[in-house]
Amino acid sequence: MKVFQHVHDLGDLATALREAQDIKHDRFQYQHLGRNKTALLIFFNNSLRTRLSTQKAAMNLGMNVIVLDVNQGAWKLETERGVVMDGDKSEHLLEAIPVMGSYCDVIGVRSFATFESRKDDYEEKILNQFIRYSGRPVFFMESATVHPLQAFADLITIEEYWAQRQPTAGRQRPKVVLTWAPHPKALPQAVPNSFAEWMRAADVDFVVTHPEGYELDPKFVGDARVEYDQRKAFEGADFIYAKNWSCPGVTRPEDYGKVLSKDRSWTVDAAHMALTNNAFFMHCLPVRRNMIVSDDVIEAPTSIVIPEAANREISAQVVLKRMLETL
Ligand code: AN0
Ligand code: CP
Repeated sequence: MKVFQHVHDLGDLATALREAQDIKHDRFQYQHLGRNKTALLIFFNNSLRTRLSTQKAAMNLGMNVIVLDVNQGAWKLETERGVVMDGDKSEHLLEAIPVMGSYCDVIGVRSFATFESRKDDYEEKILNQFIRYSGRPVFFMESATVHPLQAFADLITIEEYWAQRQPTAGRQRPKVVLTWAPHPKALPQAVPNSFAEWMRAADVDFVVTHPEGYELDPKFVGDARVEYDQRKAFEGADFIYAKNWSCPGVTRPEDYGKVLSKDRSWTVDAAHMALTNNAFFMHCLPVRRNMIVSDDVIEAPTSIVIPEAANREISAQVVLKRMLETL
């Protein structure tokens, strides 16, 4: 695997999910693959889970790991070609990327949407330069539009917890609901975009609910069912996946990246969960309590946010293993 960005990069999803369980069963069985290989993890933005789980996954595979927080200690990088660099940026991405590539075998990059230009964000201007100029396999650790390591971990988690419920549920497929929830600041669409993309590829009954104006890009949400009435969407759900996102600018491009609503009636609380089929609660974390989800819901036995985060190690390890196998 040379690029990990979309669900189709994994090929057959059932095979990838089996590989995840094989790794989870014994996460140190592929140590030989990573011997004398180096993973470089580049962060343009903050991270707790991605930083730790990806390092752990690389170490499980016997790899060496280098982590760089670009904005702390490295030179400030110019990303636009053709500018006269007489400001505060000392180095251009066009030199920095091949230099970074020369010190490693695989590169992971986190670079969030800047919301300055919908076109630049949705064309993945930064990550595509890493793919083009690093000379290395590149995996996305949350880019402007996608967070595939998260969505893969989410799918692994849904499969595991549905296996507990399915025998008595009398249904083959779980109902999975992605719900928008309020947040004080403008957040990217990467997590819901990837979640929608991956759920459409998985064997689940998928519903998205959000206030009007928050329609996700059709590239990711496709023809998934959208239900504007959150309560109706929650009825009979087996999994509730909460996330805030800012305006994707699909219907009104001028609103791209804006906070259109802070309506706390969308906060997932016990009354919301009572509408579901005793659903499991999921969130990628970090989460703002009592904005996105109430204390009691996130602390309930049906909250699976911690095992969900733990599965980030597994999703990262499948991806790194696939990259090592094709070096
Ligand atoms: C980020 C986001 O919403 O994309 C990272 C989530 C994994 N969240 C924040 O910036 C709070
Ligand atoms: N879920 C997730 O990617 O968390 P971090 O931003 O802490 O890496």
